Amino acid sequence: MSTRVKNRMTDEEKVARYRDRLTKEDLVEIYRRMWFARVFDETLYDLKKKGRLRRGNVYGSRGQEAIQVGTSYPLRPTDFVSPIHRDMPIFVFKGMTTRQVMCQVWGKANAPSRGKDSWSHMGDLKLGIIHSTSMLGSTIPVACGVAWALRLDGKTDSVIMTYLGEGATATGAFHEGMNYAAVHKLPIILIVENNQYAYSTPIELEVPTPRVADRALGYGIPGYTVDGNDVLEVYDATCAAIEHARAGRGPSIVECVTYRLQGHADHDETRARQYRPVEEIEMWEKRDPLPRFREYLLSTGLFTEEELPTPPPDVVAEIQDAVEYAIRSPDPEPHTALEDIYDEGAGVSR
Ligand SMILES: Cc1ncc(C[n+]2csc(CCOP(=O)(O)OP(=O)(O)O)c2C)c(N)n1
Repeated sequence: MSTRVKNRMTDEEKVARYRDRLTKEDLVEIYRRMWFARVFDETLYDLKKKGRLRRGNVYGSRGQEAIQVGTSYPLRPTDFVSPIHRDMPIFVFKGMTTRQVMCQVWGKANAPSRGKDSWSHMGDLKLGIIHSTSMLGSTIPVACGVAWALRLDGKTDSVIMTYLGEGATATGAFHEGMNYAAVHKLPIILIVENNQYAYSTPIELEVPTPRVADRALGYGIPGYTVDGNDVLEVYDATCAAIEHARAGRGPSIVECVTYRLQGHADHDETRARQYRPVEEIEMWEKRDPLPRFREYLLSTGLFTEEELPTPPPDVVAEIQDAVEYAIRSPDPEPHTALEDIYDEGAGVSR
């Protein structure tokens, strides 16, 4: 069994309970967003299986919703985010519409990448979204560039959050980027979604230290390890890292320990049940972050069962509407294939 679980906060600092400032409305929104991520995932897997979605792969995030929501919730509109392949719902949480994201998945002409990609290679500078790059780890050097741009523009209150799987922390780009970010005290928050596997490679063949966040020691920066299936624990550590960055004290690593309940992508479902023990999958199913958060909310006495539907009907309706909109949207015209692939000189305006 390859699971390495460390459900504890960092050894370095006791993290404050930022969660105490969340209102009832915040808690409902966090609950809603977690369900949004779950329904988004289930819908796409289902439609892919039925042949109604024929483009690309679906990289699921079932079981990782607490990370997507707990980390992105404290971001401000003026902050930047660079999600990776497993984080499609974060594009919506940072301001893209669900319709836009679905059009991207279906590769439609009106999608952010205008049909040239069907997954996470899309961005929007006005919304503070930097597109992901397929080369694992390379979002960190890109984040360093964004952080420098913010500094040069005098936007010292903004931060950039970027995401990685634990496997990506074994790349040269990770080391070069983190070293650079730490030396220059850049306002970067690195979220490591430690879901125990990089494709079929288990954690013990990826990272030699007990915690992935131990890598932070090499850069002299804070490293937090939290239970990635507990949205409020994720939220607390992320807020601490954001506060650190906004204060000009540099980057942090927040390792969220979780489990990839599915295959690497939809094409890997059968094999993923062969390279991972069934008991391991079953154990993590029991730690599903959604029922856990619901139980917590009910235990506060602030909510009735009816106030916490599973799933919230408006979430299902929003996703259904976006799917139908994407399906009836136009495909890109062949002649557009060579458009928008090279900036002829206007440069990137900030
Ligand atoms: C530099 C590089 N090496 C290999 C790949 C191929 N690849 C794509 S996703 C993946 C696994 C990534 O694992 P991890 O970083 O743990 O993230 P996860 O997919 O588990 O969320 C691999 C090996 C790549 N995209 N980039």
